Amino acid sequence: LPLKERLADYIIEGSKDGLNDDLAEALKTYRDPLSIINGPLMDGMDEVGKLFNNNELIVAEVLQSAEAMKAAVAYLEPYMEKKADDRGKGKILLATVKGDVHDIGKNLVEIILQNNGFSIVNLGIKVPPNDIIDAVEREKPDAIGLSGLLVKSTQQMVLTANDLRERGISIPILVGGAALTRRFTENKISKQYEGLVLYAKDAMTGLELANKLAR
Ligand code: B1M
Repeated sequence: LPLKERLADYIIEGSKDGLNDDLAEALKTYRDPLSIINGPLMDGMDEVGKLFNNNELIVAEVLQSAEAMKAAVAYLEPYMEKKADDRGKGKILLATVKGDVHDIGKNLVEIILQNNGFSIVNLGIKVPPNDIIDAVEREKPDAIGLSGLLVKSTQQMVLTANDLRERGISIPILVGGAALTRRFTENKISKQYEGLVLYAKDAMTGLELANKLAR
């Protein structure tokens, strides 16, 4: 198989055998590590999503795929461009919202923001609004990043924004995740919040928006 298809296959099969060798080869031909992630590896993940949707994969198999994706991102991380070695652009809290365990996208956002001068406090997965509020009071971040992939997580973001506002918090919120849209963000989440709510369709957009906020 050509390299591109082999890379997607590691994710689809949930296999790591030979993965590092093929990633090393990909680093020579692709523009940068992120285009390997956004290209063949994400193609593999999309296929996993489709197979899962059609009941052709079970959760345990999708978990293997997620492990392969995480291993690939960990391998590529040291090769990613690092723009600043200080953490001077500001502090951002990151959380996958309550009820949602998906964290690969959030962790990718963490790596990219960290490599570009932001200091990150990653609160993990299934984070209830109260834990976010406590962390805001403790860490005094410049912004909050919420991630969630399930349709119900979009609604959870509305509830989270509402709880934050009730506690008088109004720092910018960055939201992302596959089930979310700009429209939903503007019509539903923003309406529950005093401060800015910005929608990022992918991790690079998240960085662009964070950079704008830091200016
Ligand atoms: Co789940 N899952 N999953 N899953 N899973 C989806 C999301 C699903 C679309 C698959 C499907 O049916 N086609 C579907 C959601 C249906 C829906 O609500 N519409 C689904 C389901 C149903 C479920 C369960 C309910 C299955 C079950 O138990 N029956 C269950 C939910 C558990 C829960 O959360 N309570 C579940 C579980 C799992 C696993 C644990 C097996 C595993 C996750 C492992 C992990 O993350 N540690 C998993 C996986 C891997 C997926 C798919 C296949 C891949 C997700 C992924 O990692 N993509 C997914 C289908 C799909 O997306 N194609 C699916 C790669 C990642 C890099 O992309 O996270 O989208 P993504 O992040 C992107 C952007 O969205 C954006 O930037 C990233 C990169 O550019 N972004 C941000 C994300 N967050 C951001 C935050 C930002 C900015 C940008 O700023 C703060």
